[in-house]
Amino acid sequence: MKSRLLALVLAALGPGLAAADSAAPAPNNYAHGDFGPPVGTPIHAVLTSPPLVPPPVNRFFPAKVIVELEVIEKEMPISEGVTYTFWTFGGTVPGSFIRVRQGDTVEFHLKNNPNNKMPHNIDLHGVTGPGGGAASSFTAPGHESQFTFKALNQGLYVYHCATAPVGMHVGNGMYGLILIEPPEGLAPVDHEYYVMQGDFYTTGKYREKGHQPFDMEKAIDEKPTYVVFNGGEGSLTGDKALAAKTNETVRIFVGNGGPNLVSSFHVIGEIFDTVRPEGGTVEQHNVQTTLVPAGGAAMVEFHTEVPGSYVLVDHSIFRAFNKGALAILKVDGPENKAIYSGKEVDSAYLGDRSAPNLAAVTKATEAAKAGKLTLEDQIKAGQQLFNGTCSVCHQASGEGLPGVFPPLAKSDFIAADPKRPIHIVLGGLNGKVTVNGKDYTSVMPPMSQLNDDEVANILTFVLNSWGNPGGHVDAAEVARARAEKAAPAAAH
Ligand code: HEC
Ligand SMILES: [Cu+2]
Repeated sequence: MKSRLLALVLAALGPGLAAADSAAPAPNNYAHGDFGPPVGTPIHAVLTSPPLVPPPVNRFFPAKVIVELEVIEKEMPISEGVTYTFWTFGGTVPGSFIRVRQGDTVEFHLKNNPNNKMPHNIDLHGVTGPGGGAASSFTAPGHESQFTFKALNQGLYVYHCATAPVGMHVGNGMYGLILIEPPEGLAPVDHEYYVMQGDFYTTGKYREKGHQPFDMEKAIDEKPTYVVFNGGEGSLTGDKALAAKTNETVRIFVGNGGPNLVSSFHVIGEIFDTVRPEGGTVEQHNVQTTLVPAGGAAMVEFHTEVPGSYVLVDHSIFRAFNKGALAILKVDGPENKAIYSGKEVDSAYLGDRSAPNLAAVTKATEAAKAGKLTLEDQIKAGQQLFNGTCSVCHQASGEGLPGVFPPLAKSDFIAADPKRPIHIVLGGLNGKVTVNGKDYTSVMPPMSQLNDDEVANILTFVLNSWGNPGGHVDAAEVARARAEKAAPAAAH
């Protein structure tokens, strides 16, 4: 296949190629790759949106490659029912993936969409030259800039906006990856994917509904509301999960846009056969977790043996389960019991996080805002929140686990005081409790990460399920209980 392509290309180019061919790449693959002037007619780079990666360049001579990238400021979901105004390269976060060959001459066109409000530019870490192109590419809305660079070094490089305030431009999603292939190309694999982590700072809390503006103070304090792959929670889960079959090789181009956090990139249930840490040339093997610095990248490769859902996380693990840094690679194929016995655990492990489906929660929030919240809205929203928050221990059936987690179903403990659960959810519970005649001496941690609406909806669902007494809890009651808890001195 490759040789046929080469023959075609040779025929098309005629004698011009000979010069380039004699300037073959130096054998040491870390040397600068100036393989002479570009050969042949200029090529328009194929750009892709994440998680897709452009095809290998499959070319054996340096070319002039034209890249056209447009900056688009747009509102997109960052989580179910939560929107954010992202600033993007190419309309997506991360920005379009760019793929060229070492030694190529890249003619870069940066366009700033006329509907945008801000000036922008681009600093490509794969550029040798001041600012990585930033000064030459400063572009006002409705304008276009052009600059040219030679891709001297191979590797996987981050690009980002470098317009002041730089942190804000990066924090709004202005980053992506450019792969500068070695002259001989990368080893072929079955799948290549593009996954890039970023941290986001919103004025509202994690999963607080509605449009959320950027919070400069949280960004300076490095306290992200969201840490996500590919620009939003759930962008690579459920129907949008990455896919492979058993017995295939997968290469992921992993980037980290930051602006602040370093990623401990890990795939639960896989071992990276090969990693090129920091996107460089040295290969590392048999790696569990690889560090991806802010403004850095890595190439990871592994072979799939056993079907199931593999979970990509930042192993700074609260970010995965409480800030969104979670993606899924779904591997289909026959079981391989000799390597792994089976039994899928991802539902218990991930709860609602593997496929956030919080539409009812969004509906309830909107209804509450409009003053039209019904009991039914609350129950539906509460059920979705219960799954993945409370169900981990009390089970989706509300039956609990004998001796460990007490039942919420037909609980005489709840029936005795239907408002008591508000305090239990906010403050946790420990010491001996007797539920339906059985003693439990365990610990329930406070669920204080839930907001007032969420607690009210969950408890309304609990009260109206499994033979419990009914009734409802509203957000104001929860707010009062929270305030009492925060100022205990005020209570008597
Ligand atoms: C990490 C496990 C865990 C999670 C998550 C959890 N609970 Fe509990 N829950 C417990 C344990 C353990 C007890 C008993 C504590 C003890 O023994 O003192 C308990 C007790 C209770 C009780 C009182 C006893 C009963 O069965 O009526 C209620 C009500 C309750 N939990 C509601 C909830 C709700 C609602 C949620 C979700 C917002 C939740 N719990 C999440 C472990 C958990
Ligand atoms: Cu910008």
